Amino acid sequence: KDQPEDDAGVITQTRPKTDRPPLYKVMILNDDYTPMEFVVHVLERFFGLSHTQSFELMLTVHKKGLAVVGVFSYEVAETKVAQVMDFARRHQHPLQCTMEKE
Ligand code: NFA
Repeated sequence: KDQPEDDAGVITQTRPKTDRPPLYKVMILNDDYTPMEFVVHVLERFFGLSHTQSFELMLTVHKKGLAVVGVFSYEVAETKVAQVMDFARRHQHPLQCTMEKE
């Protein structure tokens, strides 16, 4: 025969499990100028946290320098970061929000 009969160079054995998409940590960074109440409002508004959770998380950022405020898919994390950065800029606060692969 002229046609190749074996599977040379062809991957026939695939992995049984499907990889989950990677997750991204969204972090808020401390600074000396953004009002505490503004950060609390950001956490309530964009991350769906209660006022009490938001206040505690804001204090963690204030004391430690940064904190993870949520873990999301790449697309959702990117949207959260953009929303927070835009909201802070519009209110002329230097608040920084970043994302990092988990
Ligand atoms: N450190 C800010 C202040 O004392 C409050 C703050 C908390 C800013 C968390 C940014 C993030 N006004």
